[in-house]
Amino acid sequence: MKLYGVPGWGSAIVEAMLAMVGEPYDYIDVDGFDRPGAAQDRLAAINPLQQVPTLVLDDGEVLTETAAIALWLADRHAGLAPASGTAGHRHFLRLLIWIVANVYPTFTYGDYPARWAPSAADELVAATNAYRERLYRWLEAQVVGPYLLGEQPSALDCYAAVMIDWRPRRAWFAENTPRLFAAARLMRRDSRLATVMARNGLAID
Ligand SMILES: N[C@@H](CCC(=O)N[C@@H](CS)C(=O)NCC(=O)O)C(=O)O
Repeated sequence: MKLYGVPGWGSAIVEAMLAMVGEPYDYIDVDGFDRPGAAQDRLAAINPLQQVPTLVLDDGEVLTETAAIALWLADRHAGLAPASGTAGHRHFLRLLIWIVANVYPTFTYGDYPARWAPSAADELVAATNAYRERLYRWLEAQVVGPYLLGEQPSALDCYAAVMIDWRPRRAWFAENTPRLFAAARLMRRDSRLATVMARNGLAID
């Protein structure tokens, strides 16, 4: 399969999942796709939303959305989610959808404020930043430790491992959501993810 991505962006979340389960893939760097140009044209041809990650399966089918990719991979491989039918699995589903339905949109709108509120861009950034912090404080209360769901890492930890470098950034996570931050750093240290962490510039410390 082919993964369209940008180092350090949401594609890194899917790269971490793929590395956890050992699925091989070709990586296509579309850095700069959020501006008009060749990279944008390339991505727009397969994903009308022009977002990464965008995965193209071996038969040409396009699969987008980190949560859809996580669930598809979890169906194919053990180790990305608790066993289906358990309370742990329901909690996993809740948090997975919660992240993409609540946290991710704060970036969709806050990263491109002029697109959505050209005359109130600063207000939109401030509001989405504040809301995101509120969301992360709630997520902190859900962390079991050492990983998000407990003793075993899951796809949720792949989100955390990448997202601690995004706003509100590492120092904020360290101070305000220490359990989430610790889980993310633990995931980064997973030897299966070493290549992905290096390629995406995600520090292991
Ligand atoms: N709901 C999507 C969100 C993907 C997303 O927003 N990706 C960001 C990069 S981290 C992006 O491509 N942003 C560009 C844009 O929204 O124009 C998912 O979970 O995969």
